[in-house]
Amino acid sequence: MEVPLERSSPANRLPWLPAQVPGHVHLDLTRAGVIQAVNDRLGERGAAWVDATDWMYETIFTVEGAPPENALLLFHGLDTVAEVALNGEPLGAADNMFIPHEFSVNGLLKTGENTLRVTFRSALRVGNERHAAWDASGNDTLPFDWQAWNSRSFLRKAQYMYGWDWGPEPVSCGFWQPVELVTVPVARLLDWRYEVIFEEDGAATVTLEAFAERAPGAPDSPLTLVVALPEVVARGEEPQPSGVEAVTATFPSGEGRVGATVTLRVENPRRWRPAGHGEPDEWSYPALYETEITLHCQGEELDAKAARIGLRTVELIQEPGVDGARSFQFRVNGVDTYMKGANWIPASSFPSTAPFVLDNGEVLIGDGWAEGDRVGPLLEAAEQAGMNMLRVWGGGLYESEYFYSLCDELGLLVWQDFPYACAYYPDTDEYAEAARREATAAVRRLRVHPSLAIWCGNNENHQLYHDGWGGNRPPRYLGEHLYHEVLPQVTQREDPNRPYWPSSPYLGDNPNDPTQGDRHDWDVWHGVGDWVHYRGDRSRFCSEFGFGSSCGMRAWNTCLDEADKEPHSAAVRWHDKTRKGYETYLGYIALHYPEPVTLEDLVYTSQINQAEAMKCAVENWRRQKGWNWGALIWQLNDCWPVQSWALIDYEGEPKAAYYWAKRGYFAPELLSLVQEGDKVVAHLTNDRLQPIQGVVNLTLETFEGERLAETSHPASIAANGTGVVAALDLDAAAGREREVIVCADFLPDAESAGAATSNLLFLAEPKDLALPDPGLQVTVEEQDEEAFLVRVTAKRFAPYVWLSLSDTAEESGIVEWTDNFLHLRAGETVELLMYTSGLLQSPAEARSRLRIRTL
Ligand code: BMA
Repeated sequence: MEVPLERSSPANRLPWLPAQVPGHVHLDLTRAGVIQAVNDRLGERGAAWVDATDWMYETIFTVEGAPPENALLLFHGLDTVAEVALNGEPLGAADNMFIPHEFSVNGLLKTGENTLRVTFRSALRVGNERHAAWDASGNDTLPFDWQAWNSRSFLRKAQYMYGWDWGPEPVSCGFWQPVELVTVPVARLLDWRYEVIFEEDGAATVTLEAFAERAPGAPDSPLTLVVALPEVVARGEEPQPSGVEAVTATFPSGEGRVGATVTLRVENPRRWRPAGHGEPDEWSYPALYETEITLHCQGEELDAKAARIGLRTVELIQEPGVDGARSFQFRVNGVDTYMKGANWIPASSFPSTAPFVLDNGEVLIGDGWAEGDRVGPLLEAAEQAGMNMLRVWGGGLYESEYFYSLCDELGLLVWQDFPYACAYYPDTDEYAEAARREATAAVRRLRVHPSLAIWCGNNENHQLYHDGWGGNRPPRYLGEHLYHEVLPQVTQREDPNRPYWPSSPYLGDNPNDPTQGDRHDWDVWHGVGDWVHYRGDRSRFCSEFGFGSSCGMRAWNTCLDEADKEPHSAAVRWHDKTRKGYETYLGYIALHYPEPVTLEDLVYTSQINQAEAMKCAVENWRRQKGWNWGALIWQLNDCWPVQSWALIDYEGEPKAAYYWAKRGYFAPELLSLVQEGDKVVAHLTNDRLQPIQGVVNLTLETFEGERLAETSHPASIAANGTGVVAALDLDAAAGREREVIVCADFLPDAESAGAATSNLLFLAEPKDLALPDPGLQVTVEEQDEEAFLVRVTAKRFAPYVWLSLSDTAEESGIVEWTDNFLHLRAGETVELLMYTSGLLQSPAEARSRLRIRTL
């Protein structure tokens, strides 16, 4: 099969090159030295021709002996517009990245060598051709090439690959997931689902329905389903026998998809629950039941699936209030649960680097090339930071089994957008059918995960139409039919017990209405600007809000040359896609902090500014708990080294805002301070399911630690509640705002639930503070084989203490801190662990390499 290529394309001068599967063409070309890595400096610019090119992949595989009967080539993920040929014969085509494609190879497979060729057409070009055809057909249309209506709307391909305001635009192509030769001589299992009912007698009834398919032309032999839940497990615990009897059911006869249902009774069920909702005497991670689903025919096992199910309920509650207001809250196992979390974007610009779980349970990491597992550590970090929900954002993917299984294990609820974002979409019958097929496949795959909390139709498409972004508005809301009919019909049929939400944000005439539904607060950053404007936001559930900052030095070291390392260099600016205007971005920093001169200044001040922003926003909403029920930060992670809203950069290095979440604004008990005129008011928010009581101390103190005013109040907050607990007059601060801080401490009583927590308030902008030399003292000791204990004492107040190691590009990737970017009060000592993976030999060496920065 010959494929015409653009005559002028550099590809025409290339010989066949080695390729990796799974992989993407850009990664292959980088390995072959044809293009500079996209992530490297301005490498993205030189790679644009790759997207305009068609690419062929070819391999030869050997079949020993006679070719098997009923054989299929199963492509788990082709990105995106592909034609498949075996031994020169076309097998078929694919044009949806999000679903597997399989082709029968009966009669085509040969004994000995077989040649498989896959030709990827330029997705950019194919999308443009479809776009042009739409316009030519006289359909409702919009200005050509407008960012919300271009090639990407016409292809079912991850939308962020066309470039986003935090990502590069290698549209790329490739096998983003593995390909297998599968044989089905008799029958196979397809997918399954289950429903849990908690009975009045305390037991749980699990009704599990599995679907199977007989091989075409195979005899209509009797098929049996066996389901067992042998053990109950949790991360880090010894598995325990579940005591549940295995059960059997018979599939009906006939061709095509057939279902069989079993009912299992679980005595004394251990519930699955979100992170942070354990009882004190429980396992630290949620309970899952090992589930074995097997398909049998006349005593022979034909197919098996292993999974872990969770016993829980999740409801989306919308209680009506006054003036049309309506709550938006998740009720998990009957408990209203405050959602603390972040938005998830794909962990790489090249999604072939995502882990893939093989049928035998083995996890395939990335494309086997320098990527490693980015997903696992990010999810663990999310849970460690006190999060209980991630929103898998609509410009990305339906993520891997690995991703959702880890969320199940960690107790991270998942808000899953269908992959449509910030655009209009053609909703012809053909497109709608493709959307229906795609959604059906995705829902059947993901519905078994207890972490999956809600399906959502798209990201911001409703808002885009309502607000007429870019001054452009089509005659109607193009795509509406998908989110209001096609997708909810699929979820209703395939997954009826899980809530469906048409868009994010959604509800009301204005989808961003703060009194109902979810809301995205982009007034801050994109609109009015500075983060102080979070104060007073009255969202019911804020599913997006964020503040940009630089990635860490480790990420910069991977993509910059030495000469690039200053805030205004071309490469540093290229790795900022926020479309904000670089001066505005730096201007946001200059409102509160000294202007950055070096690249390290930019890292430091932009990150502490972001940390303050996220603290301000989350504290505001958690004080309104009961009205507001969720705060999901934009965004958890990055897909390349970049300045963005992420809490953790592409190298996995946490930013200041991450440490602050973990220790402060996402902790179960939050003591937050608000200045109201000449006093400061303290609020205590309790996300635990037990009441907390103790004492709250407020002090007004100088940087030397002299107390100008103080007060102490008993404080008690109901389980899952919030309230005002104390106030302090600021009279003594009059005229001395640049020299003082307000400190707050909650100390729980010995018999109370909850942990001690503190907070701190400036009465002037940090850049204006009259800060004395803090007199920091630092000691380093060996903690154990892996970590050093770093002890820092401040003689006088030391704000934003940042610890790092003097580094080189090679070494800097392997240092982790238990905490960082801390305020130390006069006389305070903090102890931190520094994990250096054997990089440093002795405490003396560690001390000599340690660098400390404070404002
Ligand atoms: C919203 C998100 C993303 C975007 C972010 C920052 O629009 O849904 O599309 O990256 O804001 O601008």
